[in-house]
Amino acid sequence: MKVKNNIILALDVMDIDEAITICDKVKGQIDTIKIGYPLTLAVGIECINILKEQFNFQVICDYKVADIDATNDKIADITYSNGADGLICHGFVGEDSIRSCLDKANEYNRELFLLTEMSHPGARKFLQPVAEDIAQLGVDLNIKNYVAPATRPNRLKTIRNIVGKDAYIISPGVGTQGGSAKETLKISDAIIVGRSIYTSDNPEKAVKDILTK
Ligand code: OMP
Repeated sequence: MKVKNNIILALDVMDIDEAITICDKVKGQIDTIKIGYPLTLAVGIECINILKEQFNFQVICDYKVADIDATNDKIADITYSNGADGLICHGFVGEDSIRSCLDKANEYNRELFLLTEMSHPGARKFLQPVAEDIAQLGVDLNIKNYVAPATRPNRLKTIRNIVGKDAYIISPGVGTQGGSAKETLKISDAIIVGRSIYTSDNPEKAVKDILTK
């Protein structure tokens, strides 16, 4: 996936008018939006196509899919069939669950992002010990796209070393969670930023500020 300015906006607002207002302000600098449960549950899955049609954005659905294979298959199918360009799935659920998302991504010719280690402090306890195995499983399954944390550059490097230089890594945790855009982009292909942009009085300037820090 090619992402303008290597920055993805995490649009975790819960109102479509607010979402559209923010998108309108950043559309010159950003062409890829990540939406998750906040916007989807508040507005409905049609929010994918609303944003695509109005702004011509690429939309990554962050549904952190983490169920058995049969259920993942349904979640991935409804997400891609509603226009998602990408979908994020969890890796800890194992090979069969990941494979069902990957098969759907291939069927629709869209992207699947495998979440390895998460960015928040709580991830240290359960996810960090298995993150390298998750990344290796992704490689074994021929997965091209990964999510790995901007909050821990050393861990990000370790995951990069496992998935290889040709893999595409997107990293959340820049800004509010403490990660630096510049340091992260030395290792990752794109950063994911939410609150630092969408809570700003001047989202356009916030994007500029993030990219220069
Ligand atoms: P801010 O912390 O507001 O910049 O938002 C970060 C975004 O990335 C949110 O949408 C999170 O749900 C998401 N995220 C993480 O923060 N950490 C992770 O480990 C993974 C994700 C994600 O999968 O996008």
